[in-house]
Amino acid sequence: MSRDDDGRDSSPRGPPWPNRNTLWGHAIADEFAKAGVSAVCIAPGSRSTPLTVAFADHPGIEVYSHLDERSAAFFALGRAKRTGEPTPVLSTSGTATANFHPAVIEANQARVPLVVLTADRPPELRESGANQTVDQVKLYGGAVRWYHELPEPEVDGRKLRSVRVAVARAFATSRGTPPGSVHLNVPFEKPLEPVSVPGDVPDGFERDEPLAATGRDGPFVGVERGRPTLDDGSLERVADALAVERGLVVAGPSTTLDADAVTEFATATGFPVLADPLSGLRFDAQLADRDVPICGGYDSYLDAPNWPAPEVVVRLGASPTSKVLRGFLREAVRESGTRQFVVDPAGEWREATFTADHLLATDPNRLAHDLAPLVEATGSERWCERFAAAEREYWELVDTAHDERFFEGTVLRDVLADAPVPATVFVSNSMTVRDADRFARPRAADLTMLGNRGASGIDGIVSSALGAGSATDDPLVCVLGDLAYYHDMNGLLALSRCGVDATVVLVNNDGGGIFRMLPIADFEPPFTDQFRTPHGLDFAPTADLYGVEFVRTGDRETFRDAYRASLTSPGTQVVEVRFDAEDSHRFRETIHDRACDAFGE
Ligand SMILES: Cc1ncc(C[n+]2csc(CCOP(=O)(O)OP(=O)(O)O)c2C)c(N)n1
Ligand SMILES: [Mg+2]
Repeated sequence: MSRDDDGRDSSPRGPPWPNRNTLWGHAIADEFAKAGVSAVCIAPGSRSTPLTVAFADHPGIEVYSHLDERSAAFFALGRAKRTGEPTPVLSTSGTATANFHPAVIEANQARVPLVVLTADRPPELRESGANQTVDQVKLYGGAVRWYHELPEPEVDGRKLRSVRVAVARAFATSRGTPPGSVHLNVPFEKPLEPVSVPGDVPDGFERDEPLAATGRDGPFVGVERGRPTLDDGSLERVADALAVERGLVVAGPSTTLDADAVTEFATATGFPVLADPLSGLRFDAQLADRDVPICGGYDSYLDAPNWPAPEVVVRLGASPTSKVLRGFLREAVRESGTRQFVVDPAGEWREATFTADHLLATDPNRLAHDLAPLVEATGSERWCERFAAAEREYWELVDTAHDERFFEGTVLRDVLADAPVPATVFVSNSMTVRDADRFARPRAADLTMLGNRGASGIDGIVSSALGAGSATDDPLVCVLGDLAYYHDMNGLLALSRCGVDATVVLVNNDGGGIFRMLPIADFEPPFTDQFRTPHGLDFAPTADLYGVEFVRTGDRETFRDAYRASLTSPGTQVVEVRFDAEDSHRFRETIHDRACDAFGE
């Protein structure tokens, strides 16, 4: 028997339970496991001890230990993006909880299930000057789908059942329609450790309250959830509205679009599919067998003068990355009366150009499947061929350009073209995802491409990518800019602590290259010091710090060699490529102008 500082016995965890906090923590961990959770992310701290001990003790739960809460939450987000299932993330009380906030926002807006557990002091210590005590009640405001504070631990059957119900509900709500963030605040009084408190949990508790103490065989509350569908009359009306010659399916960022269902529908109508790089449709093992054009070059040719407007657009997923595409859809509605159907399973109004005339509050995959037999193949062959021809011409033009000059866009082209199959490729925001949109050609390959487009932050990219990588055996590639890398260097610790290998492609243009695209670039000062923010940092030492290889490359050949070598090497390599942002920016414009000239004729 061992003893703690106060001389109390700290014998192994129950049952019989040494104290109420141990019992409470066990019920929470047990209920998450029964709901289907197999991993949690935990950052160290004292107040969360009963939960940390319970999760670490649970044979069905793997613990990913993180030293920094912001990285922990983004790691959990990345895992959930890859698996579709929440990985709960736990912190102690105080400012630790606020470090979850960016990931909570991103998960909620990107519709990724995330359950955050924040340990707290008991309510009477709020506003009392007690140490490490902050107002955690509804801390994340409107950025969660559900907030709930658990009762203070008590050896009471009804309260314990309410805790099991709350866990089941948190899990189910995070996976709801739409999925998102959920916050459980969990107050604990001392002792926090599994020390014996004689009489705290009576010996007969298990026998008297079996449902509360040990729960059920499976989840305490099983949740069956249906997919929202349209009735037959609505389907007929939509099908009638789609009987046009020039229609488009626009697939925005999504981790849930079913490429088979969507292309089956597009084929039935004869509408080309404009596939965002994060839609799950641009890199698709069956791409070569699709009977409609799956397009990725739209950012360029839709900007050409006189590109004809569609009569109808069906929009699936989130708002597309391409500004040109969003602008094209807006102007088509304003100038040509294009009808725009936005499909959203949650019935949310995710359309910021305010030009859509119809919201279809239904599951997009189910809609595609249900509409396919109802629609007529009215899409004109000329219209489809126009897109198919533009795609052929655009990718040829771009390939020639990449051979002519190595610029930031070439990196995204090569990363996706050379990625092994299967692979998970996580791309950062800023120019990285935009270059993927413009320069990564649709490919018949089983690639899972992910990014944080919910709130488009450049924080937490490394951690999100490593979280996604932790969920599969696929090779993992993370492509990001230098500021995004700087933002989440802490996240690199998960490589060793969480056993993830990656190829990190660091596009280093010494600052925020994206700002060159904005009118502020003409205002000097403050452009360089306050926007572009060149930092001159040498990132090579980060590799030493985190025990990975750092490979600096300068031209396309050395980059491609290093990238390919990394994909087949054990461990993690950071492959840095340095660019002059101005140079890359000008060359993007050159390519865009060439394409507009070619397609304007
Ligand atoms: C957390 C966060 N802070 C600030 C921004 C605003 N922002 C958008 S892009 C960008 C620059 C990103 O630089 P880098 O990662 O090097 O990519 P590059 O622009 O060079 O492609 C900044 C600061 C943001 N999106 N997220
Ligand atoms: Mg940069």
